[in-house]
Amino acid sequence: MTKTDRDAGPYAGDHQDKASPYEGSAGGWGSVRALTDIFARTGAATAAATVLPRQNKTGGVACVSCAWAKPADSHTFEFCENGAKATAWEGTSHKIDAGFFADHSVAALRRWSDHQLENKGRLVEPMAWDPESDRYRPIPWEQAFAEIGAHLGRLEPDSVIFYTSGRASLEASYMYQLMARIYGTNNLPDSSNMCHESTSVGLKETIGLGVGSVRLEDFRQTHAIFFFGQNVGSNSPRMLHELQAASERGVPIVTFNPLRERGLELFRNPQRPTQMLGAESTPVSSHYHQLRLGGDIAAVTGLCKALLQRHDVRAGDGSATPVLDTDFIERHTSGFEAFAHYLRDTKWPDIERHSGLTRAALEDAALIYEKADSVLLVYGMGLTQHVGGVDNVRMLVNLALMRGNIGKAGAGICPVRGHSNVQGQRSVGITEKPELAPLDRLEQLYEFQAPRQKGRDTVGVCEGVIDGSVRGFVGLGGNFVRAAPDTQALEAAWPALDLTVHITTTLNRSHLFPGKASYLLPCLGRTEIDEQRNVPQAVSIEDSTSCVHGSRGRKAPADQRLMSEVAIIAHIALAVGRLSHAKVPWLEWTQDYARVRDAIEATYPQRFSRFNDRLWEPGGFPLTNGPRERIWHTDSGRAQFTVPANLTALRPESLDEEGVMQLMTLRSNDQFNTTIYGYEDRFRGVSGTRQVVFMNRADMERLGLAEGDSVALRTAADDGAERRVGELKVVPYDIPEGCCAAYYPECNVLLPVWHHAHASRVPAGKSIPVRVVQQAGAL
Ligand SMILES: Nc1nc2c(c(=O)[nH]1)N[C@H]1C(S)=C(S)[C@@H](COP(=O)(O)OP(=O)(O)OC[C@H]3O[C@@H](n4cnc5c(=O)[nH]c(N)nc54)[C@H](O)[C@@H]3O)O[C@H]1N2
Ligand SMILES: Nc1nc2c(c(=O)[nH]1)N[C@H]1C(S)=C(S)[C@@H](COP(=O)(O)OP(=O)(O)OC[C@H]3O[C@@H](n4cnc5c(=O)[nH]c(N)nc54)[C@H](O)[C@@H]3O)O[C@H]1N2
Ligand SMILES: [Mo]
Repeated sequence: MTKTDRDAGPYAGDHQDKASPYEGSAGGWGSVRALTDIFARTGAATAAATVLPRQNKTGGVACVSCAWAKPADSHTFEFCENGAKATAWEGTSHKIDAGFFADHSVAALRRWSDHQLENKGRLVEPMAWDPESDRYRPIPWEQAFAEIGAHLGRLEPDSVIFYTSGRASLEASYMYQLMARIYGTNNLPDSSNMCHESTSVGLKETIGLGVGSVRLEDFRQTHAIFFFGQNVGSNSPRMLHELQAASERGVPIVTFNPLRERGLELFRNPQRPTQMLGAESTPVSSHYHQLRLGGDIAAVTGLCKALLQRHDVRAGDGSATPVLDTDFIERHTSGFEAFAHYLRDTKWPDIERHSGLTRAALEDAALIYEKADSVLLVYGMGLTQHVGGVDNVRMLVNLALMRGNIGKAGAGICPVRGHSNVQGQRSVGITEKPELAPLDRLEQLYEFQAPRQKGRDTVGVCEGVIDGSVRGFVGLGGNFVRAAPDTQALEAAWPALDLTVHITTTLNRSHLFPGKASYLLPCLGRTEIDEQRNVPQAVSIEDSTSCVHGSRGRKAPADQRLMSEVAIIAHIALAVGRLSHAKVPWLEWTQDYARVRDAIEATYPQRFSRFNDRLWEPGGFPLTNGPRERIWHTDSGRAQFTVPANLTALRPESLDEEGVMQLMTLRSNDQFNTTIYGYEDRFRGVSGTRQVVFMNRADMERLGLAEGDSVALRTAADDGAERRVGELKVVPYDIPEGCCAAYYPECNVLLPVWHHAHASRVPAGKSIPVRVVQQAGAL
């Protein structure tokens, strides 16, 4: 048996584990070695040769990994280690055939790890679950569609969920939301509900648009970059090119992160021979502030307070250049007085306590901010996945507004999105919030009555599956059961569903909790040639900077039996009798995806004007963005200052409980969400296992723990549920006292459904209150 075939169990890692600090930089030879390894393991040489040279280039394939912008003037290789891994994973030569499912019952497969399941390769034919034998069996496409159509016909529309993971194209996503709405529900949760929903809520309310205001060119013009809770080296490595260039121009990069992340410290550019051969690498952050977990509201309050204090002093001196951009504040914002009042009222000792940073450090950072004519504020999950996630985002807006750092060159707010088209899906109507969808327009175009009641978000789906009110689940990609909170409760409740349908490329754990009727519908990946009636089709995606790119698959499909996502959605829609009254040309759309883009343009005439003509614009074509032009579509018509509810983004009552630590769930450099490529977290020096918990040495000492000890974590909650993850090896780490870190998705077992951000309801995966339990006999 090979190392990866070993039946290690769903929550276990692999053997040969070791942990030691990583002294290298991000990028460099480490990343080249990691790639050679994964291409060998997956047998994806063809994918490497056909796809990678065209990845993220005009006319080529938009990477299936992260959503970072794709420049017009691309590098020779416009991909990173992780983008190449994602391509290799999709381009694997391994396939799962019917024989595999005949050999393994679903119950048996539940003992496999995430890595083992996906590592088996691509699903190639539609499968239906047979309850008697507990096995998936092949089923002809037409029969699968007919059966799914019949099941959907029997279910109450509002009891069915249409989930989307952020990879599906604009074309597939548009058709999917339309199908759900004609069917009769706004139950359209997406991965964004677990991710940047705090952004969508926080930015919409304060600057009038739920996405960032920054474009790639701003990185070339900026005078300072402030970086909060985003791990660029692992999660959006192509962005390191912009950071490297900025760093070399002497632009300060000021980072706030409880962990010292390698990719935020040093970068060795694999595309620069001098860096690859020499010892040279570029420092990324010029200043690194290791703040307390959940300490950003306090830290940014400190920055703003320092700015205001200096402003007041200068005003008192009669000095000519004010610290704040008073003209901008007057003309473009509202709520400044209340915010200034809040800043004056908030005391430095409280700021220091909650941020874990000194007043002096915050004043220094404020000075850098003040001296820069334009500043970019970049952030990720370290802000959004907290109970106070929306307040975190609002605080960054406050900071930006104080010096007019939105809507001018080199400035703006930059949420770094996750999945490659997660931002775009919202732009074409994937949302559970009816007020954000163009319902009137859809009704006009397709002659049906759109549902008006609010749909379920991710947390709402979990609640509904657990209480039995959700009866059916259709997933366009993703691994919902694994990515969502409260794994055990969800896994226990899931099989009671009447229908589960997964449109997917590989086998994952969500597929192993079949509803009473359950189907796996295997689809083409974006890197593959998608021919309809012998004509190759293109799809499109929107990146983190609101630019839309065409994407054309380059590699022969993994199997001739695969259907495209667009075709699968059309066939499901056609199979549900209830949808037939609406006037939708489902089949025509399937034959020519340009017609879907016409329909998107007809739905959003301004946003997507001349969509097909602009599909291949180098660098992508930008969608309209109000805040970039200082147009604020908010209630007041102005950008809004806001006052946070608390100084901490954590659940305040869990802070002072004796023995409670705050757990942040993290990604390694060797995974894409629940897809675990391997067990090497090179940057954090962990190898061969994911069963670890990173802890501060002082906490270890207090708990009487030594390096390598085995512990369990238990959620500190008194709701009667026992949530526990065991056999975690203690790794001493440079992490602030009182908090610890472990990997997602293994630790989602510990995350209660109700522990989520206010307003956005993003599961608060960055601050789970836990207790450390020693495991008897395991030391
Ligand atoms: N290789 C790879 N790339 C990916 C993904 C992947 O899994 N693998 N996932 C994709 C997806 S869907 C997403 S959403 C993005 C996620 O990318 P990120 O936004 O980088 O998310 P995380 O890896 O969860 O890490 C968040 C960072 O926040 C820090 N942090 C935690 N708590 C706090 C806090 O309270 N304050 C501050 N300031 N920082 C904090 C952590 O130390 C960590 O460095 O990446 C995308 N790209
Ligand atoms: N505790 C904790 N929980 C978290 C997070 C965290 O940081 N901590 N992060 C959250 C975040 S940011 C996100 S975005 C979610 C991710 O949640 P999801 O988006 O649901 O999960 P993924 O792991 O990205 O989905 C991977 C699966 O997508 C399928 N897939 C891959 N490519 C394709 C394709 O081209 N088409 C189709 N149809 N299917 C495909 C494969 O089956 C693969 O197994 O998880 C969230 N959960
Ligand atoms: Mo995400």
